[in-house]
Amino acid sequence: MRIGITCYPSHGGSGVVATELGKLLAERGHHIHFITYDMPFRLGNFHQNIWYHGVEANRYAVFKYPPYDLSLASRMAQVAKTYQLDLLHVHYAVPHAVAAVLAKQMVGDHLKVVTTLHGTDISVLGEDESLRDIICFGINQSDMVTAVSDSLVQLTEEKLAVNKEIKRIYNFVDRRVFYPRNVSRLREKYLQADEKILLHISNFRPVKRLEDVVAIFDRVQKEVPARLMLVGEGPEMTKVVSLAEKLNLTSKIIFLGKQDEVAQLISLADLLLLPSEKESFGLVALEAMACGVPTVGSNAGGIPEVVEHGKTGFLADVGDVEAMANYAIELLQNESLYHDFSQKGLERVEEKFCGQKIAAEYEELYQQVMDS
Ligand code: GMT
Repeated sequence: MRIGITCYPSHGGSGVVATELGKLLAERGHHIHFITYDMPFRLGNFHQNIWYHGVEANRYAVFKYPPYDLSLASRMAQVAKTYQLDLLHVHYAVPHAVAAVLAKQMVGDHLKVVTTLHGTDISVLGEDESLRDIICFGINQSDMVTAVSDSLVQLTEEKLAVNKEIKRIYNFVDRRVFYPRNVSRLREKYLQADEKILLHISNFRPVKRLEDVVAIFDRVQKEVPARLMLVGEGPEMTKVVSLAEKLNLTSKIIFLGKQDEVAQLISLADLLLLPSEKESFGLVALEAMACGVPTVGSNAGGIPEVVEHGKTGFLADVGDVEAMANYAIELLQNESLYHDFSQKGLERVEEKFCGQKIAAEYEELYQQVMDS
């Protein structure tokens, strides 16, 4: 098939999933055309069967806001015509679903639109009066709609007047990249032999509850020699820095900023912390699980569909840092429990979240939409 993919190309789960899916589909013989404002950061080097088409927003002085959404729709239509695309698969409802629907109107009904909802497009933007109706329109006008967890399907149906069936297709991980790596050399650079690493990776937005990450770490390091590794950047960084200073933890925190290649860093860790307030899936918990690293976090949104409480990680209510810290301590102090969680996590990835399985689910969905 000839498929156009639009996503946010910067760091963030939806862009990662869209890019990795495109790469897998290209390997499986499909022609994949990324239509985005920048090269997706996980795209890497040249791939056979992958094209990249940039989108430029016109910045004419009369515009207070450059009309990016229209430029995107127009570019989608242009690429669809030139390369005779069968469908546009857009990730994240705003503005991608609406732009794709417009492109379809420009090109003709034979161009199908598949929209994948990722989380904050519904849980945050779906609450915004100025966007709710147009998000709903984009969903209802798509030929097929998917969401990355049952929890997100349910939330979308509760929040928006959608008249489309939303199919759940889980996110996935490429196990050729995410697997337990031997990183003992790298560990020596960061740690004393008896120290454990607690890891948090995110965009440091308020929903990630960074202060909880520090509060959990504070409790854990009083019982177990440990360091906290923070990967990512964002609006909550200043709060993290001041809380770390207040708790006298700065020397125990390793700030790594934004990183493109996280598989190696995840393998360095003993535990992932994900105490988010909202999380439709929690891709990083899946990536950690594939590296044999259990997660301790919140039971928000789709996290329990990824991390099985008491089997591959531990979950507690949002904000219950005491419980999360106790769980973390329990796991770090009990070697056989840790090994069991780690092993069960690897099996769970293989069974439910491996890339080839999920790529096949998308292919089946594309076929259905083409036949409809
Ligand atoms: O986590 C973020 O804030 C980024 C956001 C995105 O759209 O890139 O992530 C959402 O999509 C990811 C991929 O499907 C999910 O794993 C995340 O759980 C989801 N984030 C939220 O729901 C907060």
